[in-house]
Amino acid sequence: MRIVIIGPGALGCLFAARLGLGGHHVRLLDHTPQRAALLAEQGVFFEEDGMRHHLAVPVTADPATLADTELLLLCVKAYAVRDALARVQAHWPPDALLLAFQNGIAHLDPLGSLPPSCRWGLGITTEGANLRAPGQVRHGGHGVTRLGFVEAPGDEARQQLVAAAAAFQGAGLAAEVVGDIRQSLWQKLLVNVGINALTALYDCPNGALLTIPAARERLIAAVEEAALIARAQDIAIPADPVAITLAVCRDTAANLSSMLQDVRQKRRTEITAINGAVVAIGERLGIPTPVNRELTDAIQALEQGVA
Ligand code: KPL
Repeated sequence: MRIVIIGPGALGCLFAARLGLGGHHVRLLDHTPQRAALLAEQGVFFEEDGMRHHLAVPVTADPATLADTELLLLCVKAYAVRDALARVQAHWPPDALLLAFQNGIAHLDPLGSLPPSCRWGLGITTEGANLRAPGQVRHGGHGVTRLGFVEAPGDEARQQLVAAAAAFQGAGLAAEVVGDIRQSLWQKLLVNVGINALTALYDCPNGALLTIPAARERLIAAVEEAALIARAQDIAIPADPVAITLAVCRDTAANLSSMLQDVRQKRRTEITAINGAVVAIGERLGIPTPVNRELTDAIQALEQGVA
């Protein structure tokens, strides 16, 4: 399959490495010409289960080279989706399928504004990927990737999704096609709502939220608020999302959440796509979400260096 991965971050490089090793024709598209040149020269270094691999992957910053692509994997941060789509839209290969892999739910708006000729779906993954340096990625834990559409797809799109899942599976990445991707999206969102901001605020690994009483209390309250918002929109979520979030804290106890990593590296976070998105929907529905608002404000203050 001819695949272009947009965004050479941790997940983009993991997919490039696995799908490249799986025999697919993979290219990376970056928005920064300097980094694209560096990655094109050095390739992707991939570490998994104690083994190191090196792959030469074509990397470009020119979206005009998308022409003959069958599958686009959008792996940029949530806040970069709008710009990334604007760059690729004019070069969208006819009949190509784009799958968007972002945390949170903020990417649904820019994706929903695409013209009908641009075919897209969502990917939700629990694969762990850590970027050590540009183009140097470690597979931090095997997970599952769920692929699906928000709107009922046509036959051709459905077949493309099945082919994409098969490409993932053939490349050693567990993948499945799901009927209601919004359900998977919200399940992941609820976990991120409970863990990401709090680990960044307490500057601690995921597991520590279980042992700091005030953090645990805020985690429970934030997830319960978000669950109310999901149910108010008739989104099917698990019966006990708090228990699931606490279990993720246990299972990923030593992991540093993506938001903690962003805060430590002084990078912009995905807070508006996670807790901030819950607050925004709550406002629209008239449902108060004070804990999510407080977490959003606190992370935004950290981002601006005032906390
Ligand atoms: O998805 C995650 C993240 O860090 O963004 C969790 C599940 C919280 C794991 O760290």
